[in-house]
Amino acid sequence: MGRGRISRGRFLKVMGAGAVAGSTLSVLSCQANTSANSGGGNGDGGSNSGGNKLNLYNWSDYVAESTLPDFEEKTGAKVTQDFYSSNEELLAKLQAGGSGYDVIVPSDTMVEIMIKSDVVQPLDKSKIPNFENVGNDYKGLFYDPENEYSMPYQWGTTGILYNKKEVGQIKSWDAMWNPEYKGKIAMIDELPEILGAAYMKLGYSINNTEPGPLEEVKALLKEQKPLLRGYFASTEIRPAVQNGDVLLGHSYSGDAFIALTENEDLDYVLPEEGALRWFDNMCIPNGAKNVDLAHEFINYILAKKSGAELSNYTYYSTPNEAALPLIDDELKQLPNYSPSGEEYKRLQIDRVVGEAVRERQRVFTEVKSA
Ligand code: N2P
Repeated sequence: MGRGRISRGRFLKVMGAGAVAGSTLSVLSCQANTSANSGGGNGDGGSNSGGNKLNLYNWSDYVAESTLPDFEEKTGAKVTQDFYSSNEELLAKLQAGGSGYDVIVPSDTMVEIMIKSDVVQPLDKSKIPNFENVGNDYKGLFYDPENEYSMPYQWGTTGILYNKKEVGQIKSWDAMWNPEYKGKIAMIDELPEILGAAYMKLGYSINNTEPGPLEEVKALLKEQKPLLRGYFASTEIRPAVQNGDVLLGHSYSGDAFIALTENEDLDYVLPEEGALRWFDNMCIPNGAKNVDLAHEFINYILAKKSGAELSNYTYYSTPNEAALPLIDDELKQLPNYSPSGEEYKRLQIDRVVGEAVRERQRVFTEVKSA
């Protein structure tokens, strides 16, 4: 497994089978948005403004164990990392101004929103020679056609991580609305994910912006809400499904794949009505204190070895073609790691921007406060 995650066989030997369970959701929720790593990143620049310090603002559980220490060793820089759990949270932080982060990791359409909102800066591609390692399918995507502002980080899907032993095989989003599982269903607390699931269950494109379907989506989400254990940060859902607190968890692919390799009662499905595919990217926000080091970090992530280590640890998919031969076979063999055929065709990419996002926000707020 190289420097990836511990393999299932070894994991069971070390922990003893059945010792996989994490803590409960309420305990885990305390972990959200704390500073990690040495130095307690505060994102406000701290005393070491500029200099050789890199402030990374990232999703949680989204670097390998080796990623930051190796970069520190290579550059002599000190990296601090803070976490967000949704693109909306990231945008709000940047719009509030003065965040002091050097590198951020927004998803596809959020990159476009950030470019239009003028919160990210153009990249100097001459400082990112490893861009050539990126596969053609991951260059020049719709949200930043010339990669002027963003470089790909990892990509994945969003589906349902569930306990097959308890609920049998499922195929449809309907399971997430099944009253039989009341209190045992968890949704990821992110607008495009939640509304997207409802649009797909209704048979609409997730990019439908007509008022009628939005009303239907609202009604459907209000119907689901009493059945939910709650809306959670994505990384809280995996341990909850693993320890049985939740039977059906809306889940990002990497989290789901880690769970699958640790417990064979679990399954990850891309529902037949459709599932989201997303692309995460590295950008440099306006106001970054260490723009040179930020470029160096982006280039480092796109290197063959560090790119492979990243995805071997997180279990997300890599856009780094050069890194592909170094991706663990165990990972490539997971069902849906690289969706193909029918499964590939049902994947949808969120492309909603502008006023339609504000309409959706109003609906999301109404559902959550209902
Ligand atoms: C990593 C979260 C993946 C980001 N924990 C989904 N865009």
